[in-house]
Amino acid sequence: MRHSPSGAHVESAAQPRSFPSSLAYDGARRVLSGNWTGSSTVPSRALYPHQWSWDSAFIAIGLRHLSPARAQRELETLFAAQWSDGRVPHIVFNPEIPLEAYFPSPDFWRSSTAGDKAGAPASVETSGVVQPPVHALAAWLVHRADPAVSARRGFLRRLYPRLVAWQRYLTEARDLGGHGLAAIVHPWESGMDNSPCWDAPLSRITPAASGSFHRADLDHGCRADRPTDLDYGRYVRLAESYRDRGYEDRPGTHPFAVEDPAFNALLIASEYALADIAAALGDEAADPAEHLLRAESLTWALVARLWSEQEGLFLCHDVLADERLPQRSAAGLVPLVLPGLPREVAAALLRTARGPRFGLGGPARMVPSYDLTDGCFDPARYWRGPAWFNVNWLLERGMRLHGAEPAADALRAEMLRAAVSSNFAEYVDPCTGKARGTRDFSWTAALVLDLALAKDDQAARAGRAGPAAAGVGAH
Ligand code: 2M8
Repeated sequence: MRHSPSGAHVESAAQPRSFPSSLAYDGARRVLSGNWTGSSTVPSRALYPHQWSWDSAFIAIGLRHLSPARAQRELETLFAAQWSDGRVPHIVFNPEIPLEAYFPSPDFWRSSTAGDKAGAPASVETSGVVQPPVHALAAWLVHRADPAVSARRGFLRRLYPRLVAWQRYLTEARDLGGHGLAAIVHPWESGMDNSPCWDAPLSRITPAASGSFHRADLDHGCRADRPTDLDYGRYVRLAESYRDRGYEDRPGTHPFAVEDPAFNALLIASEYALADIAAALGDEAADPAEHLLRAESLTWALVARLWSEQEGLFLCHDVLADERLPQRSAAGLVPLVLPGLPREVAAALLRTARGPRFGLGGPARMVPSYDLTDGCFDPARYWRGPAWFNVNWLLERGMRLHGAEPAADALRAEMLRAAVSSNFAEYVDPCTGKARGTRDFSWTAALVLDLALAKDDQAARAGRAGPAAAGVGAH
């Protein structure tokens, strides 16, 4: 692969030749170039015209194949907006975009003033909530794409302390349940905004009046594919009240607090990645053992607190009601990315993915975001049923890690086909592959590009899984 120190677009030498990989490669390159702003990538020009946190992590994972330096820049731009309490905001606003282009806009969040005590930067406007911590995993994969250019730019050395502060914010300030796991305090923090898992905890929130805000998403998106107005009213109320409390995280102050298995699995995967990064840095300030220990103890906390043997799935835990939430979403399969899962838990997750609820290898071409057999399942509406490429990319990885290579190969082929035929849709009907949401969506492009090209880290991952394996999932 050739690279340019400036991060300008450079074609990969290793382009795939076979269908659908070649079409996925060409299309993905087009989408990622079109959505690049010069310092980061928007998820979508129309619907999401700013920088999003977990989008940028997934985007960097694909971009590393086109330009490792540009992938590094993507993450660096995001972390330049990190707050001094360690949080990485879920949106970094582009000041050149008009306020009415996206809601909630910077004048709603008021980060530089309302977030002052929590350490929001003065030089850039951001949101005040977070998104799943995929960043250390992304940083490690980006580094490995070209270790020489990474070392020359001091990429890991500069990013490592910021990644550590981000993980510490989550394991300390967000351990609201007191069991070691991070809690999300807003559905937007899960990244799976209107998942049925949030219906019960969200029902306790009085919605903001519908006339008090304008939903810019409906100017660009189809109403049936998006969350309802009632959901939005509650999202707005929750975000407003967090802002008005100065974005502080004192236990007992949040009206919504849930431990989510996908969020925590990604936190753990990133802790493994930090161990790899610390080893690569090889100096006293960075201790791989500390990260490995934390990853292992968080894995045990995740299994103890969120695993349901009866469902063969991880479930969410409502911290405020102190009860397990019965809804079965694809978030409960995401811990499959972890190398240290007990063998029987990994085997049960693989069975559940292929069973009637998620239908992989049966009615579903890709894993749906929610249980196909439940009354809440909706194949069109956002995170209540459609299949998403980031979740499926994680599950493809997890299947390979736990020895289900044929299922992973089949899923990979379906994802490449669905991405190309849907014009890189934001999400698709899990059974028909019909495009939903916006098109030319960045993480769809980035992650299928990765699937079309990445064989690099598979060999290293193979054989590392097993009961309480001390292996590193980020390889
Ligand atoms: C969606 O969420 C935003 C709010 O953050 C929205 O609906 O306006 C989610 O799919 C989220 O996971 C994603 O990061 C974001 C940008 O792609 O869009």
